[in-house]
Amino acid sequence: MAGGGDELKLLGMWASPFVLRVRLALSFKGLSYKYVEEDLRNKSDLLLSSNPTNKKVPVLIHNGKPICESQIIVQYIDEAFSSTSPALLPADPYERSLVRFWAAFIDDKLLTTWLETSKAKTEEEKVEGLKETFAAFETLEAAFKECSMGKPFFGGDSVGYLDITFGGLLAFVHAAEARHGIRFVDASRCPLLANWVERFGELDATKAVMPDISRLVDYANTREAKAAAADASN
Ligand SMILES: N[C@@H](CCC(=O)N[C@@H](CS)C(=O)NCC(=O)O)C(=O)O
Repeated sequence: MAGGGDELKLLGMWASPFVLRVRLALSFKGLSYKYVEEDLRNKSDLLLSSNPTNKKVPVLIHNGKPICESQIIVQYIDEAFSSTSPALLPADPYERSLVRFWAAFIDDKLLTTWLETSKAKTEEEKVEGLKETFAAFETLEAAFKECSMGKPFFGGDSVGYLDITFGGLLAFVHAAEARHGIRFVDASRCPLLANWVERFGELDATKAVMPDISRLVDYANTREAKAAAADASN
């Protein structure tokens, strides 16, 4: 499917930011693949046998071999299809290490803080969580400055690994902003990131895989209502 006898299959779920990450990487590389939507309440045998450790999506299956974990999958795509541009990771080992450091920051700090905040039970926890979330976005703003060096993308002149890593969260950012009326990537606090959000969202390869934001808003509202009902009944 990807060309040259390669067969790529992606096990995903439409609302997952981690799956979007992989779809973005495949889209920017122009690789064709079969997309299989998983029902996460009733996981397929293929998902369970392909990712027996975590049982999560995304899983990319390349010529029958499964690759798990979104960041590892994106790196794999870049390495396995190294002759297909754009190259996502920088060639220089030190620059690669920086990019990997910031990608870990996006998942381990920014996303974790944000998700914890969304589960805050008291007003005090929410205010503190939001403060930390905004601070994490401001740190990423500084990372953008360091990595892009005045160019339009984290990857410089073209989209790179961090554009894809953060880009996976973009639908999530838009949906959260619509649901809560809060600007997480605000031009006054994060002007470079705010510009990047516009620029990245306008690219054809991004548009081709972005989920519908109003569908995502409905999905998140329904999940939150179900979680609240479950809490209330405990
Ligand atoms: N660290 C993983 C996270 C993947 C993940 O959390 N996937 C969720 C969907 S957003 C999932 O499959 N959840 C199913 C479950 O937890 O049972 C990655 O980067 O791929």
